[in-house]
Amino acid sequence: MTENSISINKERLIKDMEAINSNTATPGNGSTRFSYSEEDRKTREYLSREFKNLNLAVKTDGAGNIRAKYNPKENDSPSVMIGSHIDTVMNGGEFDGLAGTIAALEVIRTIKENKTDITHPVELVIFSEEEGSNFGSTTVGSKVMTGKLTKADLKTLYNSEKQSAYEVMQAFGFDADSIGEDLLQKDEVKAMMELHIEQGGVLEEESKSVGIVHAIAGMNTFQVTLNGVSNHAGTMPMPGRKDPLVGASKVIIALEEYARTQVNETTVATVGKLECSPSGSNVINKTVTFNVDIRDIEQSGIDQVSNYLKEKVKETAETQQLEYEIDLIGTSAPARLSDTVIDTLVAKAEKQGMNYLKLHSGAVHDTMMLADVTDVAMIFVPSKNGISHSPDEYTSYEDIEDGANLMLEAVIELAQ
Ligand code: HGY
Ligand code: MN
Ligand code: MN
Repeated sequence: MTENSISINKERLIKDMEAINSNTATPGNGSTRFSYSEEDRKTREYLSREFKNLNLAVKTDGAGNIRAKYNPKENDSPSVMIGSHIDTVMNGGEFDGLAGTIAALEVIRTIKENKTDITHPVELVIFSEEEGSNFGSTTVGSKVMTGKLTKADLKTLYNSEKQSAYEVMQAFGFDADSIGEDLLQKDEVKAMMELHIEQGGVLEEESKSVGIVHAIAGMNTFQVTLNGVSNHAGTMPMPGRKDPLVGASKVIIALEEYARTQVNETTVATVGKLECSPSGSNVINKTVTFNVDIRDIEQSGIDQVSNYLKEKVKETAETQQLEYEIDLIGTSAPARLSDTVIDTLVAKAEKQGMNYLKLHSGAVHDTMMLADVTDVAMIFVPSKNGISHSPDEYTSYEDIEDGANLMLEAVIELAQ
């Protein structure tokens, strides 16, 4: 292992992040940068200029996932892969995804400008559609890259304009027809690491500056559709109404109580998106559609709440005389991360005298999609007040710098 006293350039990292965070559809109200949007396009153009300056070998797949390789020995050894995502939720924060993407870019720049002796290439990876903001299903890009979502699957995921993921990718300029032809192979990657904001409050509560993740929660995302009878709000007596919004409300209240009291401490269930039609203030709705986000680091918790949801929807539809549909639109199993890479990170954190903590991730991440292809690990940096997916999301650049320097050390070791 080469003695390494190099560190990333924080000012360069800040410049990149501020430049890219100016690409938002909601200036003054958080970061809104959906995959396949004009904000995304501007960001990809910015990054491809940076890749050109570094003379990286770049390829983009049919879903828009980017791989940018620094290969000083010009060999075909498996890469040490680092990266994250650049898309956001609506009115999201400036750090979710982007911190890990730019930290990875900085690690490559720092290794290259110091001519650090490495054998394995270091490859930046940027996954598309991690947030699921377009189609309601998270980690789409990394699932495509690892064959967990096929071209046919992408034709069944729709945005609110009823365009399929396949059509949107094609229209944006990617070769969606090639999806499935260049899946990530085991022999291409030696290890993969993602730096990410914690999006929770544990590191802050424990006054730790860096987290080393040992497990990532899995999740099921369901789309529930309830159909009733639309009518005049004033002339339809209460008895005999078939109101889908009343049905949805009963399901949502019951689900919250069940997930909070009947399952594991680490089990969570959320309904964050609900659409009514015709959605008039003086009209009983015809249709209500809502998404249910169920997570846990134990598969049993995910399964238990999923089964409860199905029973509750069926029972409520019967009592409220509604028709119903439940579709599973996204699923990922909980992931245990790689002890080998975790041990490397722990050793480097201790060597740097870092105040670190091992913890699990309640948020899902692209990293987990690569757990069946290579050894994977994650570095967390603290989120102020544990807030994320909000304009109030904040992580200090000093904490990102610490996390990036830890990743730098681990990458140099793994790339020997
Ligand atoms: O929803 C999540 O866990 C991630 O932020 N996409
Ligand atoms: Mn994220
Ligand atoms: Mn997110």
